Amino acid sequence: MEDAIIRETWAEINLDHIGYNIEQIKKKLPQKTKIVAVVKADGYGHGSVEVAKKAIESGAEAIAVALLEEALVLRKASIQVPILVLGRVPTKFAPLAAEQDITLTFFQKEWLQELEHGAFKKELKLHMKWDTGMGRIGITTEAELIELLSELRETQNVSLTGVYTHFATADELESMYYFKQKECFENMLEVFEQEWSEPVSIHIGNSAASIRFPENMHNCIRFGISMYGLYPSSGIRENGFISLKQAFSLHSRLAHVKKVPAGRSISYGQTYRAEEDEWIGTVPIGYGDGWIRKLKGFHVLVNGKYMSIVGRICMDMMMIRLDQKYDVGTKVTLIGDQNNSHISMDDVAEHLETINYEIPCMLNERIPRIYISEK
Ligand code: PMH
Repeated sequence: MEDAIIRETWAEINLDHIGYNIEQIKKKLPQKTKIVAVVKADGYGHGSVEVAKKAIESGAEAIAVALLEEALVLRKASIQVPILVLGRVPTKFAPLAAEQDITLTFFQKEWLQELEHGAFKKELKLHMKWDTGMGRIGITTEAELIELLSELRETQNVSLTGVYTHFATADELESMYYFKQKECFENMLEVFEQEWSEPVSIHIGNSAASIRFPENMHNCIRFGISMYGLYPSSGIRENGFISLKQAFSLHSRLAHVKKVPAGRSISYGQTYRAEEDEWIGTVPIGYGDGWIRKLKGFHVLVNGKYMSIVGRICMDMMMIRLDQKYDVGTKVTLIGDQNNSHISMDDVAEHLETINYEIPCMLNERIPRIYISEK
């Protein structure tokens, strides 16, 4: 009973759509290019364990996350494929990563020097990060590469299993900077291959790069946003490169319905007044769920029709203007399909002047995730 979902607001994650999206990218990629499913930030808000399991079932061969904590959650859930941590992990926790067979990212000589060799029971797998123009983490020069490789040769208990970079503008159809980064990577790779004879996994592509340039992705892609059925940009969406199905939808049920006389105000600050006698519904979702106040003025679906959010959004509830009386308990769709109408993640992102990535991440753990699969 303690784990029961009580509230009538929930997100549905369609796992069949995750499978479909992986199928679509697989069709574009050469056979040698494998898929690493990116499930950081709790699977972009979709649930990392469930998404990772579905991705593996659909052919992903490895998983990537941002934090060691996120990788440990997956190991605890019996996920056994290789897991790569994309962020910097304090050296103190490197032996824990090794013990759990979790691969870490490194890019600093001092990081290798700091490893506490006495604490290792197993060898630690490492991927080296090259910053070819993202300006976030990674080495930037060939001199640093040579220096880091020589430090690596001196380091016990570690093995280099991959090298990678990340693109800053792959989602933009204007590709000059993308090609500049790509060239920088290929140049570093040439130096690397002269210096290092053992084979490693080479990966560069996020969703945008792998959708646009599937032939040039080396050994694997790091597939994030588009696995969830979202396009990395409107340019990619509109260009018809790939067909995707959005996995995330958000729903609630009317908690209260009333007729409000003309002139009466709704919610904190009296920012909305009924223009005429109006039906107003109360929906039990608010900024405490991550359904932020800036969504005022946006709309939701009831009975397949668009209804405006009126007045300020509260912590746990908000009000909508209805076209007629509806019963308490009537379904409200905030993101997704209802009858033949649709509110996409991109619609919400556009209202908030942000990117689709941010929306499912922002809807917090107070909203239960329910997993749907018909297969
Ligand atoms: N690889 C790295 C290193 C990343 O940081 C990300 C996403 C991905 C792959 C997957 O990219 P995709 O979701 O576009 O496919 N990282 C981020 C980020 O840091 N902010 O937004 C997305």
